[in-house]
Amino acid sequence: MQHSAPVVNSWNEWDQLQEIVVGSADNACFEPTEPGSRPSIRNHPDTPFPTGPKSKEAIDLANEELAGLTRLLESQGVTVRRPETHDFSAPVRTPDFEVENQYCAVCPRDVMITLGNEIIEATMSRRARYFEYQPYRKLVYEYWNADPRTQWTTAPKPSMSDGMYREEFWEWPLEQRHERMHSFEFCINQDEVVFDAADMSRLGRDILVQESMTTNRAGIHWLKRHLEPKGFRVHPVHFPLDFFPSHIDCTFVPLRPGLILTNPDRPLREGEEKMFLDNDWRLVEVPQPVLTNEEMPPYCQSSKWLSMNVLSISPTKVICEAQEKPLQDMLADLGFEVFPVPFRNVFEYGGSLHCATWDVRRDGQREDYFGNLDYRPLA
Ligand code: ABU
Repeated sequence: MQHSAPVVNSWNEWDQLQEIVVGSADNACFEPTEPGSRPSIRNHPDTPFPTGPKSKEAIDLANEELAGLTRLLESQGVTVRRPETHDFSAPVRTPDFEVENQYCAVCPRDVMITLGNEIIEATMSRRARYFEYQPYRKLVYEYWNADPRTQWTTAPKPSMSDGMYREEFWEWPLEQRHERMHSFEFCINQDEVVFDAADMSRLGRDILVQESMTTNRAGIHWLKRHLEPKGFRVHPVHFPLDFFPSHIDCTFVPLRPGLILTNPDRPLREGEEKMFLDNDWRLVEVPQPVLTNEEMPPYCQSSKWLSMNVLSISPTKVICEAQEKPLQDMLADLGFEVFPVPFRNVFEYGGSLHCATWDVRRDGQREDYFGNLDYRPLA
């Protein structure tokens, strides 16, 4: 009979952290232009976006900040693991598509998720990220071999053929985007199962999944069918004023039972706040980020809201980007001990502190934080 704590165990975003994977910028490349992504240089949309490997300087700067985060986590007693080296400059060719290079292993959160004692590798939504699970496979095998309670699931790989995408999405004028915002149709269509792991947020029994440019309704349906028999409840959530939604962790960020940080530019779809209000959760708007969208790094494809992409060490300790003083002050007022860490050089790799990590083990077990809920499972 097993008595020790499970090696893989993480049920929410805030319980005391024990073990985490921190990403690496080694061998990172610029994301290529493809049907699921149209990268552009900030404030210079007509200059061609660079291709191939990122500069050594940009990689070193990001790696220094990732090392700083690692040191901080270790000083808090957290075990930190790192991805394996991967050649992201290698092209990918499958029967359905070809892409000139891959991306990076800076943001494990986009690919990998721990749901209790199970690790799920997401389908992913972009061609350059098709094989992004590979730098984590050795770790997954280690966790899987170390504990028979570890479950491991790789979600079905979509074809990523031209037919999976709606390329005209990128050409829609703002007016048309505005008209279509309530239908939640983006650059991926609904034909195949597609999701990025970072569109999910874990609150014990209840899992939120954002419908986005990187997660479609078939992806949410697959997650429901996979997770409901295990006792989870899966809730699709929508943020209709976000015209380019991708990953929930710059929009809706739970920090402890009863408290979620919200993005003032991206309110929840009307009616979806009910489950939180009925269960006495507070939704607290974060302050405006220190940087405007125009001031974000030129190659960064993410929004200024990376400011709220914080990482919880525990229900009382939060890591926040060093220059985001207004958010730090708000978190302190909410009773958190705040750990500032410089991270702006990581931004151009598409994420901040939450994106650049994947928690494998936290204390605690599955709790029900939503006793008052009208939930209808699929079957
Ligand atoms: N990868 C997270 C980016 C989200 C945002 O740009 O708001």
